[in-house]
Amino acid sequence: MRCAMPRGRIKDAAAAALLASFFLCLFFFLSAGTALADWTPLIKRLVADRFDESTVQALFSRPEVQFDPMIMSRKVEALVRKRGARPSSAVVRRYPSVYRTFLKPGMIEVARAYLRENSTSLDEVRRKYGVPQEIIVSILLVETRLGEYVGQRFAFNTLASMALCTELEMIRPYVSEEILTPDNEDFARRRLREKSGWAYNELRALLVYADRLGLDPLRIPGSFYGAIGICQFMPSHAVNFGVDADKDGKVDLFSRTDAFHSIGNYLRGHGWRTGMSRAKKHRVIRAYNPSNTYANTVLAVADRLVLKKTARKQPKQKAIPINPA
Ligand SMILES: [Ca+2]
Repeated sequence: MRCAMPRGRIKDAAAAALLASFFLCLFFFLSAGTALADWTPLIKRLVADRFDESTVQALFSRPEVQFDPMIMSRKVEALVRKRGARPSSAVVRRYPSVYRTFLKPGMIEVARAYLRENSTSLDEVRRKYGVPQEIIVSILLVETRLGEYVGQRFAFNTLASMALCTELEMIRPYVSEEILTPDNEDFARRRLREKSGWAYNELRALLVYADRLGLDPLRIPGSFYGAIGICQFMPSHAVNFGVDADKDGKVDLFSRTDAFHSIGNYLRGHGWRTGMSRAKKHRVIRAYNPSNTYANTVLAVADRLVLKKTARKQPKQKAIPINPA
């Protein structure tokens, strides 16, 4: 059955089609190559936020700057999927999940050797912030395998790409069809805008962090979502919680001593206290990474490191004679 569409709705439909065409053109324009990406909205925003215009223009005109719509599309997909699959808290309590890889004996041995190697510096963190050595090492193990994997992307490109994606239409061609159902679209649009705003703030912090360290902001490696350093801090955390522990005048999250103290400072700043309950520890670790599996794993690895240390310290039992006289 055909229905007559009111004139106002025809206008709305035409406007929507025009808007979709505009964003589709923009998409092709952006995906045609890095040199063609239109960074103007981002540049204007940074300049309005008092970043030096010529510096920002020069930065975005460099060939290393690349727009990658896949980062935001993956984030939106993950958020939509998470929305549709929320296990009950009872299930979470009954089956606490962990990343089993990090609990393998070989992995624990490597972490224990790392703890021993850095015990002086880690002990300073314990005394200053009240955070046990095992927790610091456990976080580093889960985040970057003790500094081995700090990300294969450049944090600038990641954050700038996400910040540029302010409209769902910019990533629509990259999102799986089953994700953007009529039920999910408004949610996806809202979360994308939130994440775009979040990425913009992190991009600003990255520029501040790079400036303080005298680093090229385009050459700082980061995770898929822009976390940096061996402790994988978001740039805003690096600016707000980073500690120059080795007193070289710079907060370098790729250096062990600064990273150890920065983790201690962050956890302390988010409520870590000596002697707190396991449930409270779990809550503070979730402030580092909002995942139950993550917090469970960090605590489980730390438990094993403590057990190993305790077992090593215990004196050998005297052998009991088989046939006592
Ligand atoms: Ca330093």
